[in-house]
Amino acid sequence: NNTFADYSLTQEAIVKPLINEVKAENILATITKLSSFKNRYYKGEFGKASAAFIKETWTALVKNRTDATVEYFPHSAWDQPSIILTLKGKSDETIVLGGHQDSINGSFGGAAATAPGADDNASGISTITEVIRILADSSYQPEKTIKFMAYAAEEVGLLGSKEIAKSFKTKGVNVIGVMQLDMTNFQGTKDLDIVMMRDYTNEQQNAFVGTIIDKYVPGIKWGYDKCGYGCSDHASWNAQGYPASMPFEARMNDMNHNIHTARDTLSVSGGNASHAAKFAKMAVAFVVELDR
Ligand code: LEU
Repeated sequence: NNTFADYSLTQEAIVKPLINEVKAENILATITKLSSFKNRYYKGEFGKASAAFIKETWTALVKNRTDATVEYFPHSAWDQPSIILTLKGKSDETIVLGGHQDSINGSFGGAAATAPGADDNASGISTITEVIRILADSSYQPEKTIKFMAYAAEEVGLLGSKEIAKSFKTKGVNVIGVMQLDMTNFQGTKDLDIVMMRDYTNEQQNAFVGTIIDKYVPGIKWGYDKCGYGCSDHASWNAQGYPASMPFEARMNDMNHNIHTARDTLSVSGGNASHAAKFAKMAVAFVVELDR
């Protein structure tokens, strides 16, 4: 259990103006670009090119910050690197907001198949990108160290995040909280906006995220469900003993069933990013409230 984090909500004066900066159009624009690659498969030219695009996009967003670095985390067994953006704070206590960048076509597989992955998981990466933009553009100076991650090779067994979480554990990095955003833009459950997965996550931190949604994303209904397996990169952090949460777009049964096909396009989510914008608001508040 996480004995380091303070789960009280104390940063309303900072959080509210930042949340007001969330713009669904920005998330939409990033989803559009990411899903225009033929695929973002962990092997092959498109997965490398899309990784380069994410690194360039994130680098441009923090160009005026002296406290920011954007780096590849290379993986020896495949070409696509993970990407880590660090906002260095005063302490080494670390907060992670991540999602996977790769996409896959489950039937045809491989580096030549069409896999736009607009929801899985261009939506999560684009949500994270909007959080980066807002924090970078603001005068916000983190107390702790905040790391934004775009993991490689999730679709083939959480491979990228496994290597990162293991390396952080080996180095003794004091990660106090992890949020995973994997599929944020398809509202499959009509009466719920955000569904937190109970398995492979930290119960106390999940409850904290719930209080954040109630306070900062008004009108949003949230609930709990289970993946039933380590369904995304939060499981890699959980396996190393770090507290992780996985707020998801819908109940498992109601999720976007076009994922892992050529049909995972933006139009399935209504051609807008209004659902993902709710997750961006929640994630901004999560980062700032954990940071102070
Ligand atoms: N996006 C995940 C994957 O393809 C599945 C989802 C249920 C979290 O691995």
